[in-house]
Amino acid sequence: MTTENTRAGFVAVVGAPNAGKSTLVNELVGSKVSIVSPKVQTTRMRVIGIAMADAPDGARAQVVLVDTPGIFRVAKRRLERAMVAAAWQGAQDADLVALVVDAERGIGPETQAIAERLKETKSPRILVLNKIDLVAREKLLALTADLNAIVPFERTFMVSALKADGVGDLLKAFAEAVPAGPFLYPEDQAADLPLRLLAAEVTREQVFLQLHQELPYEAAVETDKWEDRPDGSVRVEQTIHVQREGQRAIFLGKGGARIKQIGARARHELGQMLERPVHLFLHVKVSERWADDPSHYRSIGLDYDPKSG
Ligand SMILES: Nc1nc2c(ncn2[C@@H]2O[C@H](COP(=O)(O)OP(=O)(O)OP(=O)(O)O)[C@@H](O)[C@H]2O)c(=O)[nH]1
Ligand SMILES: [Mg+2]
Repeated sequence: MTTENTRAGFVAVVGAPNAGKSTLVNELVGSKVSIVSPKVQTTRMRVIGIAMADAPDGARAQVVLVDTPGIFRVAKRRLERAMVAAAWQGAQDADLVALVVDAERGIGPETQAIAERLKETKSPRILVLNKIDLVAREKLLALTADLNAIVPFERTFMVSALKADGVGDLLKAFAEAVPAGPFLYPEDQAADLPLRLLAAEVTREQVFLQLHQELPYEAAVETDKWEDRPDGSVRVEQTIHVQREGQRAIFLGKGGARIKQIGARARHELGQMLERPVHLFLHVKVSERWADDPSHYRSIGLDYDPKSG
């Protein structure tokens, strides 16, 4: 590996819940590193995705994308406050901040508040209008002007993360913007989540996709056991922590049908990501106070704030 003519740096991807940040990060990286669902607050921690690109000046660039939890204004619960804090921390530590806005939704109170606060960040800002597959071009220009009136952005990009439209140009801009320097990760690495945590995220994605109302928000997934077997497969045991007995019943479903379905899809997804057979065993446990247990926060990479009740 040559360290001449290389660039590398962190790009924080911030925005309102459901703006498409994780979809965009996955598309930029070219593989799935962060889970996605139609529900808000899917991402709970900072997730790193690494993209390699050629900068326009001929340099080889490593763009380390930091996917963050959606930032929302009213964070009531301790877990929510920890998520929002993690997102702001991501923005502060980055070489470049990309604000992702759902162009169909426009500037809601969340995006307004984030844009205001971005005035205080020292790193350069890039605006990314996402979901342009859903809106008319004219609307995009007005939206760009309105956002730049709140806080000026160096550049604006219009993309559809879902359709991979405009994402290549955005990656080039990131590659150009990160500072000159040696790579921060091995060139062939795409993510840095430990496998146990990745496996827990894959199951949590299914919880978000298959269950409704408050259930996904009040649940947490932990990988208890990970065993690499001699035949090349892996055996994974996980616990889904729920807060009440009634929730446990819903997770299990009639005759255990729901949990079976969650397990089957998660096993399939994880098998594809790991490129080897997975045996997945899920348990559902009532842990009323998991959201108040500091060890859970550390295990998903969040800070536990004892003062935040
Ligand atoms: N039509 C359309 N949908 C998109 C696009 N990008 C993302 N989505 C959808 O928007 C929803 C939310 O996507 P995520 O990537 O989970 O959004 P997020 O910003 O990471 O959300 P949080 O982690 O909850 O803050 C999913 O249903 C995506 O499929 C896009 O360009 N066009
Ligand atoms: Mg997300």
